[in-house]
Amino acid sequence: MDFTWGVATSAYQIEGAAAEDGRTPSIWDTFARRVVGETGDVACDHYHRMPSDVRLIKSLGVNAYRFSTSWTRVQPGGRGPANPKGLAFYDRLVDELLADGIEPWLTLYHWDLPQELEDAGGWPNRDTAYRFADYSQLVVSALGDRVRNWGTVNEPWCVAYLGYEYGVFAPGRKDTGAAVAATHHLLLGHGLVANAIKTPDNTVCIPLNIGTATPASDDPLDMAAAWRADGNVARIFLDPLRHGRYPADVVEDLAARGHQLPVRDSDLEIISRTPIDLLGVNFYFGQDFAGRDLDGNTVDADGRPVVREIKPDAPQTDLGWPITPDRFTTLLLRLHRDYGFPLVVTENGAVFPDRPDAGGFVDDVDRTAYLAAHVDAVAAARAQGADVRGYFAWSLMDNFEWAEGYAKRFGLVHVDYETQRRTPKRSALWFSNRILSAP
Ligand code: NCW
Repeated sequence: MDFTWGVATSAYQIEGAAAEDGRTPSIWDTFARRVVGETGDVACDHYHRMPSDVRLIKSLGVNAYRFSTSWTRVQPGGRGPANPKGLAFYDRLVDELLADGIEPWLTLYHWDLPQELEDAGGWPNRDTAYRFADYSQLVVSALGDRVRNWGTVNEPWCVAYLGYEYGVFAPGRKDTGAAVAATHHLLLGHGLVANAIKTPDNTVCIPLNIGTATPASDDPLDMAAAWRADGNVARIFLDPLRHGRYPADVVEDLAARGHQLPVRDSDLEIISRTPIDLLGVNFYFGQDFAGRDLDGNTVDADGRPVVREIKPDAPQTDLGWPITPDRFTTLLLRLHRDYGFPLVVTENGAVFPDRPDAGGFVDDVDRTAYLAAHVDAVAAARAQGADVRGYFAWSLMDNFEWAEGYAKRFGLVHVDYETQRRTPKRSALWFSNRILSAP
């Protein structure tokens, strides 16, 4: 099989064991306790059930597993030496995977910043990028002999904007300037790590939630609005990675709002020096944009152009996310054409209101249909020339869905949180069969 088929998770969402073996709190421990009301203290208890979870992964027939390392397990407090017990967990996980013929895909940062580093300013503070590089080196030194596929920062847009501008994710700040600074420092952190860890034998990837900003009509105002939206979510990350510069229109838009990316000296060279081997695409839904508000105004109260998001007219998942597989094909082709990076779908999946039967089986026809349509969308993009090398379903199993807590389930495998029993859903069985009938 030369196509990578995998399932994905992240540390805080599944591991539990939040205070064990030297792990210290991250911003998500704090935010979950303070705002969400449910925490990852136990989650799927994966930390204690890892070997049987690897058997579960194996049983799905995938050839890869994408997971993240918990920064505060590896380096409590976010500074200083490695915690041997924390690293030992990932050492065992990697060995279990390899023994089962499953390729580990390791993401270094999936949102769990050490609380001490947030207290020192978080991602808006430039030093955090250097702390991230330091921590990453500890992971790579311990596992680099066996892990070949490395992801740096998962969905930096979510980290910067959901975390620091809208305040709906940890650390819950509402400060646009902080989000803009975080954007640059996340990219700088990526660049520092990519330069340090790249070898001829490994791949470096950054998983982005790029979305598709489609004009609501071919009215030039709607087209301009969609381009602006694309700039803020996609090109602000893609252009520095590919071309070593931020898009001029994005920089101008930010300046008009009184913000500036805190670029210093050779930062952009650091960010682009080691080209990513793979662009990770996390795709869930597409969006439309219009350049007029509901009253027909083209500028807002501050005199800035209106960028109004419109949900595409499509069925929705239980998170209210529209189901738009055609947009996925368009996105993959666009990324291939405009940026030329080899692509890997690092996440795709959906939440639906699952109802287990008496035996715990979930007949999730809607999730199965979602996955089938999106896997077909990837095949369509490949048939039209997009260089897509793999597909990871989000997620291996139900888990702690950040601000939504445990109510929203993305898993292909159902988790009964009372008993920690795992039961593959219909979608898991479908996925296994789909892999067997690949391409
Ligand atoms: S919430 C989110 N997710 C889900 C999460 O479980 C996973 O860890 C993430 O990598 C599933 O995949 C990602 N992503 C946020 C999507 C954008 C939401 C836009 C909201 C606009 C206000």
